[in-house]
Order: sequence, then structure tokens, then C-alpha cells
Amino acid sequence: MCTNIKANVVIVVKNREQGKSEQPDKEKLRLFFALWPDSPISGALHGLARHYQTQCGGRVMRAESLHLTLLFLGDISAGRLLQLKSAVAAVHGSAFSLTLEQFAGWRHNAIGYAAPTSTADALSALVLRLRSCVAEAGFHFDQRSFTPHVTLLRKMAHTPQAQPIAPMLWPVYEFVLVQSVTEMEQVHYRILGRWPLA
Ligand code: 2AM
Repeated sequence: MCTNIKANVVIVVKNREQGKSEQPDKEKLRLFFALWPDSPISGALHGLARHYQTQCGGRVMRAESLHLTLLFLGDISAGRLLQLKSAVAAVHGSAFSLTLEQFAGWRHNAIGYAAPTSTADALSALVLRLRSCVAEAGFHFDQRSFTPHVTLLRKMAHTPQAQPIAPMLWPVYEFVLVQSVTEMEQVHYRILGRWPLA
């Protein structure tokens, strides 16, 4: 049970009592929760991306953009941002180490990615807890099964066979809420919140 949801309900009730009608909120934010690597890991992943680009073609993701998506929300009203943040304050996961040990690609969307060969229990638990708290707070999100991956290349010309890489140990001690912003046809990511994992 995500206890902080009660606080959100109280706020809504208070507004009604005060006779305030909620303003229709037209501004949308494209949001997702993710793990964001520190620069040693993102630098190593970027190097891997450049290496595989020579074989697979495609566009290399910038080092500062590399991440592992935990839960993709899509377009959310800006006015619900505080509610979303307070909902996930109840997510108390454990810090863990993620080992990326393969490079592979998907033909349907022409991306190349680094991934673990199995999903760590702590990572699965974190995603389940996030999904539960976000759903309880009334948000809708992509319900497809979670496939952990870090996209390294987009628009690849050739889809590679999955292949082992030198294992990359990623110490995970927080998760983040990210806004995806498209400016001049380029996607940028802005971190809107961070939550530690103990
Ligand atoms: P991808 O790297 O496999 O494309 C921001 O778009 C992040 O959210 C990316 O990591 C992207 O994964 C992920 N994502 C998950 N579901 C998505 C969706 N339906 N649309 C766009 N991005 C999605």
C-alpha cells in the first residue's frame, strides 16, 4: 500500500472544499522513470556504441543520454507532476549492482542495446514497486513486460546476433524521473527527480 496516496487525496478534497475548480491543464510532459549511469559507465557504454556502429550502422546515442528505462509513462499533465513524485516517494528499493553482459538488437525498431542476460531480483522488485505505486496513484503506463536494456544505437542498418561483451558492472543506488524534450529535432533528457535506493 502506498500510504502517500492518502496525502494526494486530502489535497484534492481540500481544493473542493475551498470551491476551487481545477484549471484544465494543457501542458503535457513526456515522462519516464529510469536508471541513469554515472559517467564512467555512460562513457564505457558510449565507447561500446561507437564500436558496434562500425558493424551495424545507425546513430550513436550521446553518452549523457544513456539510461535504462524502468517505466515509460508518456504524456502526463504538468499539473500532476507533484502527485507523481509523491506517489513514488513510497518506493523503497535496495541498492544493487547491474551487470550488462551482452550487446543485441531488435529488428522491429532497429535499435542496438546493451543488456543483462538475466534480470536481477532487486531490479524486478524495483519495477514492480514502481508500477504498483504509480498505478495506485491513478497513472496509466506502458504495461508490456519489462525488458531491461540500454539503447546504444538507433536506426541500425543491420541487426546483430546477441553477443557477449566484457561485463560492465553498474552500481545502482538511485532511480530518476526524466522528462524527454524534443528541441530542434533532437531529443534531450531532463532529470526532474531522484530517489535513493538504500
Ligand atoms: P527505447 O530506448 O527502447 O526506445 C525514452 O523514450 C525512453 O523510454 C527510451 O528508453 C525508450 O526505450 C523508453 N520507452 C519505453 N516505451 C516507450 C514508448 N512507448 N515510446 C517511447 N519510448 C518508450
